[in-house]
Amino acid sequence: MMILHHGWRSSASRRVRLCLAEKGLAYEGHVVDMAAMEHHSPEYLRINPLGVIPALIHDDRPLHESGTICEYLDEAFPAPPLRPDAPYERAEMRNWIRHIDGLIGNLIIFNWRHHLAKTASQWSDQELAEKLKNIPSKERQEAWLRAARKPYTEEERDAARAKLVVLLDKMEEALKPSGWLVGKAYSIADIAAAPFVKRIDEEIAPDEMTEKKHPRVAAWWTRLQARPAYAQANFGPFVDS
Ligand SMILES: N[C@@H](CCC(=O)N[C@@H](CS)C(=O)NCC(=O)O)C(=O)O
Repeated sequence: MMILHHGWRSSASRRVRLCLAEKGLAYEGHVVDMAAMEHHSPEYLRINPLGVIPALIHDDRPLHESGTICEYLDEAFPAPPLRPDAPYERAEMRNWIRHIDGLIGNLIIFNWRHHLAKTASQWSDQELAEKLKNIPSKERQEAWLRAARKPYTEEERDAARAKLVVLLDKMEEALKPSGWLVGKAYSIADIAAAPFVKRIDEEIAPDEMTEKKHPRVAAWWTRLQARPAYAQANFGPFVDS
């Protein structure tokens, strides 16, 4: 049985859950408590040395990076295929994944101000310093510091939103021929974009997801959400009502 260490609201985890659901693969889910910094514990760092979620364990071997995990799953469990056959289109798919991965910092600016910032702002300076020491990357140390003490400004949020809207622009252009991002069929590129588009649609820039602004992306999103795997992957609402 595969084990997935994940978070319900984590976009990278949602990506892997969607891929597992598309493949019809059963797994045991372990929810990682990010507010408790469980992902920076020595036990978790042995599974994912980057100290982020998700991580997949298959045949007793751990694997990190959601894009890598999805490609691994497609190789280990080829049916149904989630990658194009042609090498050029496969390369295009990887570039989509790489581009989307590079945008995660812009999502963090919106995502962490909800649940995580609430908890982190209550830590004492000493508690905060202790927690920061366990975070493997400088970039994420900074993100936690910002969550705890220096909320992102409106200007920073506007800049992050603009970069995420550029993702929609790029998608709009790419969706022209087939209705999916790469080649003729749904692929891991679409799976990678889905959690980002979910957050853009529900909070970050819903006005950009209209028929008027990004008609192909809007239609793509409707099509993607209609897939049975989407419901199984349980993206849920990000912010509790
Ligand atoms: N490139 C990584 C990004 C993983 C990532 O940033 N995960 C976030 C949740 S979506 C996380 O663990 N954040 C907690 C932290 O940085 O402390 C992947 O795709 O797996």
